[in-house]
Amino acid sequence: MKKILTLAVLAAAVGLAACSKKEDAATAAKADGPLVVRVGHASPLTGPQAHLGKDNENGVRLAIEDLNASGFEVGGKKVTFELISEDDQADPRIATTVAKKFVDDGVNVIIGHLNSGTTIPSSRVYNDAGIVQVSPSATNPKYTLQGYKNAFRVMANDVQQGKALGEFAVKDLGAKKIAIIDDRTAYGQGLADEFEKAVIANGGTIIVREFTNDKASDFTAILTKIKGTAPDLLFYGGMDGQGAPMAKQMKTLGLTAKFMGGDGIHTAEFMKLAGPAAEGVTASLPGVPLDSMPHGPEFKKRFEAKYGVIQLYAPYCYDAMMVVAEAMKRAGSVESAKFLPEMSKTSHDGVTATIAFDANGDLTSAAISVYRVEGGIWKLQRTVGGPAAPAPAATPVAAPVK
Ligand code: ABU
Repeated sequence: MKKILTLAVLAAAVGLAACSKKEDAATAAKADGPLVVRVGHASPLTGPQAHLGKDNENGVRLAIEDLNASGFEVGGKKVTFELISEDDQADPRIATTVAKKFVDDGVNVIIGHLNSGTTIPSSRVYNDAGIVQVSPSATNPKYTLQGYKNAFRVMANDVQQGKALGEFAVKDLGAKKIAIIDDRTAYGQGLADEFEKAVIANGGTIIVREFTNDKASDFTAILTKIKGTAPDLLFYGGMDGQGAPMAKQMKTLGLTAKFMGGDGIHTAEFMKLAGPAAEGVTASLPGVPLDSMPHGPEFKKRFEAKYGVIQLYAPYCYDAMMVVAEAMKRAGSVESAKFLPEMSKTSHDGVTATIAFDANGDLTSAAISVYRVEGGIWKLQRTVGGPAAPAPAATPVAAPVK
């Protein structure tokens, strides 16, 4: 027994030595070379959300390029940031596998994942490994309510978003009888739940609630059933890959209800896929319009010159990376355990807002903007919360309606 214990202790010691070697390799460096910081990024890089995943990846990439070009130093030592990007296919199980790989690779920080359905399960893996995670786009409130001290988010959540949309549907659009479809993802279902609460709180009625999935493309059966209930408005909790064909099929079926969704449909891709059926659609987006963001116009110009039109979350990804880099600088360390305490002291003058975190890792001041497609562009209707509301402006992410 004693021998077995001795062997076990020896094996553990060898394992620890191997771990420490991996960390050394990951973060440091030859004595005279720069520190190498591994940044793990995960999003769907294939499939129906690939355009959003690439947008996120390029947001992080631009931040890394800027940091590396600036001669960024931590603890008096030059740092080279290295992007390790993985495709989680928007699938919770694949995301968990990706998360374990990142831990094995000894990444210093995670910027991701894109979806709530992948961010929430992977956050447990990062928490267990003590790695700081900043999601630029997962809006389900649960992510930051799990008690994980290492989990942060740089945009408003779906409690705020659902409230703004529900109120707008009833009060501004005058909808009384409302139908809901969601895609049964953590995001789609969660946002639809918050929207439903807000509709009821504002005196509206949910007359029918249906669901689909995040791979579907034919909604004829559900829409036909909903048409029979004659709603004033149909809300969709899900992404643009389903929202756009849904908007088109509503027109084909003669379902004249107003159509509304959350940030998942507020994309240039939605405009392209929905075509003329996009006209009149309402959707929200956390934050103020890009043109009204502190450094939005400058970011847009630089990003689009390199990577093409911004789909949705690229500015938030850029900010997430910069917040982390600043925390590393203040801590004088690129190790999560050392710079984590600095994350809660963040006051970052970002592209999207001045970023500071509350005790849960959510933004202390988060705005939501509601838009409507008018003349082929997403036109701002209202901004609630966050800093002072900007003057109405058209968002530049819109593609022309063909
Ligand atoms: N915020 C909408 C898309 C990402 C998510 O699943 O939360």
